[in-house]
Amino acid sequence: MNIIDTGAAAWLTYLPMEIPQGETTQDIARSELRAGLSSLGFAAKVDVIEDDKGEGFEITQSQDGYVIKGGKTGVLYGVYHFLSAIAREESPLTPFTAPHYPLRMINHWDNMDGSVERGYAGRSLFFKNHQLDYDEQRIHRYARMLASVSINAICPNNVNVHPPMDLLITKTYLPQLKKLADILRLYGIRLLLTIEYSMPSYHGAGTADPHEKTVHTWWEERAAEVYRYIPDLVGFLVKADSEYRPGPFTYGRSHTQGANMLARALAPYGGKLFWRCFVYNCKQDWRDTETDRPKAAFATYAPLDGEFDDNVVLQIKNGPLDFQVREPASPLLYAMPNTNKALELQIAQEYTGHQIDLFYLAQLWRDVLTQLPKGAAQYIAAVGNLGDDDNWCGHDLAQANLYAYGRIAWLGESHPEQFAAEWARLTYPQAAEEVADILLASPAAYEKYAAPLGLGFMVNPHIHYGPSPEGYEFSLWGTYHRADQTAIGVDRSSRGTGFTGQYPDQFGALFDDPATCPEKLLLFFHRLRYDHVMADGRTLLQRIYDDHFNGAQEAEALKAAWEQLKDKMPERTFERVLARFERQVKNAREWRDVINTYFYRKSGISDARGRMIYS
Ligand code: GCW
Repeated sequence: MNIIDTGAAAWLTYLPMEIPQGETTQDIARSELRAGLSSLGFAAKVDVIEDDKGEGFEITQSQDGYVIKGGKTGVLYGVYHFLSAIAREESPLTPFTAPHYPLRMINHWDNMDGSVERGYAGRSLFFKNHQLDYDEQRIHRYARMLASVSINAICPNNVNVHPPMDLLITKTYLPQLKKLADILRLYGIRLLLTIEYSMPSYHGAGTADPHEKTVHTWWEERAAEVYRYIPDLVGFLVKADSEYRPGPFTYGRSHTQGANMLARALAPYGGKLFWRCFVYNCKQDWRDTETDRPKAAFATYAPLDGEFDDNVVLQIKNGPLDFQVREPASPLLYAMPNTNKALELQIAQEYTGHQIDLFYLAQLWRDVLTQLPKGAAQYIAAVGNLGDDDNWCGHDLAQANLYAYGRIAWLGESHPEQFAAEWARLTYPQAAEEVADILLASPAAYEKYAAPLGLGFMVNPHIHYGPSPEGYEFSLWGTYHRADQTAIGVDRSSRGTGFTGQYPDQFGALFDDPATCPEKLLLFFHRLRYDHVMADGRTLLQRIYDDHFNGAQEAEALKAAWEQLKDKMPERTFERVLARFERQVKNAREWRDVINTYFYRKSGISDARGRMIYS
């Protein structure tokens, strides 16, 4: 196989495709080091010393070379750090470093028929025909790739549990899962599993009511069996009472009662319960202007602070709505000081271009992390963007998002320029600066041609790719913009739905006033007239028109910048990525014309610069 040309090597161009050999993480570390040094042609002596520092490591100089010193998994991370630095022609020396988040997770939304919910990179890496059925070599390469950026836990199965996925926690599938866990463990990666909340009701206990002792016993027995096979399982991940999934509300019980019951079954084994907070009314009547979906999670959970067991972790999406291009940080992430929290990001580009359009996510994540206090979440998870495509992510350049996520999970901070530079130097050393520039320019382009100023959800229903200004306007999902002939947006200020009141005072006050609200979020928080005058003197509508014309042009510029790299890229890589940029340009034009025409027809106001809008 021609490695570079398929994208299969990803950023691990310093390692051969052959998988490492060994029985333990330390064996793997040594095997990777040997293979990496030889493929880099690096002659200095490198010693590996194990200590008791867990995942942390340091790299120092010795008389005749280097010393990588770290704990059990730390030495593996140290080896990847070392090889990556050498490959980038930088100094590998580093003082002791340890991860910011103790659990750095990928959540796959894979189904057992092999499909991937919101997957844009082929089929599942784990499942086929309702079986765990994977290519072992590929799982090694997947695990190596994740470990190289310190990811230490994965959930292979979808949070929407479709049969027979519920049976993963039974003897039917546990022996196969154990094998998967055994491979991943070599790379310091632990498994996490999603469960079906109502399973006891049809699998022996007759009900799943968390009030019933029989249900507690049922889960205790399940947990005991699962941990017999996979003693280091992280725990369970649960989507309950969310988008038609069953949960404690189904039985008239509270989320503390439901979550604590599961957590207690896991507790004897050191397991944790990750409980997703994506709970809102998904059967809203669009005529109802009182209900405001972004308020839902805070309203449900904030009053429960301090009532969850120690091993319950509330998993909260970065924004209050749903992984839109631009959202404020979720107010729930500032609340609940006495509750464990995990921040949930989405690497899969559900609303950000489906890995057809380029969208480098590190800036979006930086904007989230810099809004939040450092300790806002104790753990981090992200919906994966991987599938069985040769290049893992569909779009070769979307690999940069996985890389950046791993770096963030280690550092607790996002440094988009640094991560883009690192990734590009590893992956395309012959054109690193140009590729990093393309990545860094990509989110602004997409944001301009997709929905304006924090509005969101002007997408084609269900698939979430391409424009549809009223695609969700008269539906049940609670995501309305309520455009009419003079104004657009939902007033979420203290004069409207009061959503801004869920934030700590200093943020709430800032968001509450259109004059101080960050411009990029203006239509997330406010309902404004099209002739509202913006800071730079343009009207709101002119700004929308300009952004859409500019965004489409910027998409063309991304493609043109890529075309400049023809002689610097392996041929097939160049062609594959070019084909994506061609589709992106087409999509961007569609967005531009549909959105601009929509507003022109609503408002009757022309573009001040007389550009083409279809009347
Ligand atoms: O936005 C929605 C997605 C669903 C997803 C859900 C969730 C897994 O469109 O596909 O379901 O979010 O996060 O649970």
